[in-house]
Amino acid sequence: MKVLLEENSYGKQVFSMAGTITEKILDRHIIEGEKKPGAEIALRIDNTLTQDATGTMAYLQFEAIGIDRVRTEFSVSFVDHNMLQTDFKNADDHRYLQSVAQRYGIYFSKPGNGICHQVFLERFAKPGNTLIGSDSHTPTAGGIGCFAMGAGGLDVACAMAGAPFRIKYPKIVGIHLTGKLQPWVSAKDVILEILRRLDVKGGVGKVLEYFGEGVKTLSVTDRATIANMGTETGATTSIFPSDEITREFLRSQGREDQWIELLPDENAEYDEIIEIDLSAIEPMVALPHSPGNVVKVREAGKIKVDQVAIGSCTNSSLRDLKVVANVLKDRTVCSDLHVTISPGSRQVVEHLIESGEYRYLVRAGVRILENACGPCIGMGAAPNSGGVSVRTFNRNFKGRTGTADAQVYLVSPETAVATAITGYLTDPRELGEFPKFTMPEKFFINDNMILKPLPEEEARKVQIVRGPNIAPLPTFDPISDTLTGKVLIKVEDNITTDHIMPAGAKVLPLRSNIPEISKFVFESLDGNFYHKAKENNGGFIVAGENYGQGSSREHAALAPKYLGIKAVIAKSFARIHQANLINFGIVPLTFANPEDYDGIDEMDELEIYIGDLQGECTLYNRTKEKKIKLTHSLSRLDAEILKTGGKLPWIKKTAEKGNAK
Ligand code: MIC
Ligand code: SF4
Repeated sequence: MKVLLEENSYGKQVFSMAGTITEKILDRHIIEGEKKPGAEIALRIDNTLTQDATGTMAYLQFEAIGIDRVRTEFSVSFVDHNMLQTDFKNADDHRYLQSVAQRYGIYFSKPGNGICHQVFLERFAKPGNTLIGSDSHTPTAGGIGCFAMGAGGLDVACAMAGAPFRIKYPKIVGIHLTGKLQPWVSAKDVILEILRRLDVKGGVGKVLEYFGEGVKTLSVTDRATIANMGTETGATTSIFPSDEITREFLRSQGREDQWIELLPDENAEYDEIIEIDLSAIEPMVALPHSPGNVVKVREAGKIKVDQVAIGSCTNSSLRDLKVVANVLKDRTVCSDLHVTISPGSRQVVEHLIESGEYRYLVRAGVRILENACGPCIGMGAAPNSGGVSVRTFNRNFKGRTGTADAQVYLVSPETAVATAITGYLTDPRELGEFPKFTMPEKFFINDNMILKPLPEEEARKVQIVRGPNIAPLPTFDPISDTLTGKVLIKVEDNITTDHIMPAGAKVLPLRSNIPEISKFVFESLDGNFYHKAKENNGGFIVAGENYGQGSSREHAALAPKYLGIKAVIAKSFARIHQANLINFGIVPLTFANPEDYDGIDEMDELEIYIGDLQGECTLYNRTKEKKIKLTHSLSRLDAEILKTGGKLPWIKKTAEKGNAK
């Protein structure tokens, strides 16, 4: 039965069929569109977050929009990715980010304060709010009942300017948790089990909403681990209820006043249900080179390991590092391997120091790195040649560590520490009794590395600092009705944005400089791509399923656009990347018949009639003298944005039209 709840502040009638948490939050934030899976909706966004690697571009875009101050309830800028400061570049970016935050009324979490998602969970995330972040693991805040989505930097810039965020209304998958995890098994094993079932595109177009008695057995940081890595299924987001455990967490962070109860109704209807018995889950591992390539640890065989890396936004909470510390107490890590730990936040570190557990790590022979993404994004601690690295992180794409032939296995902190002791991938249950430890009732609260927004008058006086690494934004022209050019690269299924636009210590510092970073596009797949694109004046990319999975980095659209890429013709696209392609004026087209993928080869000359992008488009392969039918999932607005050459020119044009009236 449809029940009228209220009118939201946009005058839109809010109905609820039978409330899932997702519907309850979306109902209150929807500005436009139908509650029908697949239909485009526009959502009001309460909060935004950025991190430095995507943030510089997002704020350059925000500046280009020309608003005096952010229009969200609050926005936060973090520095946690690009931390090496091997020369002026990162340091310049950090100064720029700090000054831009102060200028526009944004919280600024200084480098060293921690990983964006961990700090956001501890100090900012609010149940019932909507959040978008220029990082694909923004759904971590789903652990506290916040509807949090990854997005391209330009979409975050627009949300900061008060614009709604558009997504396809998701299918709501209820993940029914029963039972209780056994000792040595933890939240990471749960999400790895879900990835085993859904693989890296089973969540596309869906929200993974957790419910059932089993939810009560998981802490907020356990839930955050699960929500974090839900991203790897391709899901729009993941969300947990906000219950008494959430309230307790907020109380322990001195934020109980921000708690609201958010539970699904008894008769909540889900589009699909997945049953997970927590008691039956065993330690799991994702084998190289995909987070979806999951098996039980005990079935993975005897694998000798060179490196163990613990941390990342998936597994760097106090609970996780306490487990590691207490297992390592009075032990030494295996002499054959190297172990690193990157704690999630200063709060985590302060507690480990206070409890004395930090000492267990130091004595055991662990390298403790700074509170940042670090090895997860290839910023240091790259494995040795052909090395085997066991990591508590969320991605094991080939080459992401910085070592092209490294083999990365993704596991829980329990499995990682057991492996660190034995030197082989080890089922932690072999270690005997699970260690005892206690969690603090109240966390140490010290926000002295978070700069608060300045009052308006003061903010207006702030000078924005720009170093030579901050290149101006490139501008792009409207798109014509017919696109011509050569296929510059043909790639397989599940190509990640790490393949398209690598990160790591060499490339990450160039994130604010599109002409420079564009030299690395597709570097790992075709070292000659940049020159090919230049020589041919751009062209096309042909791809398989799930093109652009993984990171939200809009550089994976912006840099190819800069090289003249006109369209990507794929079997299907990952959500955030498709949005980024539209934002930067690259047309995302799909094969009407997927087998036509076989009818195009690299360097074929194509002519594609797109017209006004309403309905089907035709591709004529001049080389093979063959026609192919193409389609797309673009809304009218997407088409309009694309034809104008991308979102920034579209905003400009729309604003000019508005002024002319
Ligand atoms: C990642 O995990 O790949 C990143 C680095 O956090 C990216 C963002 C980026 O590329 O800057 C993400 O997940 O969106
Ligand atoms: Fe940072 Fe890794 Fe998390 Fe990305 S996945 S935000 S690089 S810790």
